[in-house]
Amino acid sequence: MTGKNDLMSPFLREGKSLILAYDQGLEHGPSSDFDNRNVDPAFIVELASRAGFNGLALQKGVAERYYDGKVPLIVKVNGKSSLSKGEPNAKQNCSVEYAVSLGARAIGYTIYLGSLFEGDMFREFGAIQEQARERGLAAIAWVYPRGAAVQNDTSKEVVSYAARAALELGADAAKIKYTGDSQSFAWAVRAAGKVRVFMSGGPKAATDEAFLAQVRGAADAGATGIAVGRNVWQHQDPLSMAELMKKVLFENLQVASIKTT
Ligand code: FBP
Repeated sequence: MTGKNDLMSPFLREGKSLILAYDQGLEHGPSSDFDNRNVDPAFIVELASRAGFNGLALQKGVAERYYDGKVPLIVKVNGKSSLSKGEPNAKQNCSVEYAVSLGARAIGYTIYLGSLFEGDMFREFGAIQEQARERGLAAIAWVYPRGAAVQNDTSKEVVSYAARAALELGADAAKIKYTGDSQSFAWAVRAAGKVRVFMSGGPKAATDEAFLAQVRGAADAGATGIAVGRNVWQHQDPLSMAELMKKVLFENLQVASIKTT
């Protein structure tokens, strides 16, 4: 939905958006992604408001104990651990009603497109999307093609399929992986139609410039924004990294003209 009924409007500034993702404690486990600083959810929640993020994505347990109401909340209502093997499946672990009680303005749900279990996730997301609509919440789909049938989850064909699946399934926004270049990502944005597209951050890039070039490429492709975790909160200076991302996204700055540390 776009226009005055755009359920994503709580997360938008000038039609764009920077979302901080912090569900990796469940998805990857603490030893894979966290250090002594970012293992503390309080650090992340404070960072989200200090850095001026437009949204914060949390699982319900972290939201219950740490969310301070300052940045619009997305409650992830499904998830899985990295200990499970085989075809990926992530079941619902929080009701839409409970997400609302925690202050959510949107629900987040991961769909592993191409998994043997995609049908289960389509059905579950379908029900959740309808409940979200009834309550005036946005439904944001993390659409990650994955499983034995998926050869290359960042190819133009596969990423655009993920974007299109979000449209077909009724999402308000889709969080998808970057294809590697702006032109091919633009096809994914086109395929998503009126669904707002967010580029997913991924593992911390080797250099700031490398990551900011992805942000630039996604913005040039017409994405609404970036939903990022590790590239910000694993950065030695998360505030300045967020500042640079905002300059690229909101001020249309070119990466070459940005001085990084
Ligand atoms: P990152 O920016 O850290 O990649 O976070 C985005 C995100 O979608 C998280 O919300 C989620 O926990 C993680 O990526 C999933 O990563 P993976 O691709 O390993 O499943």
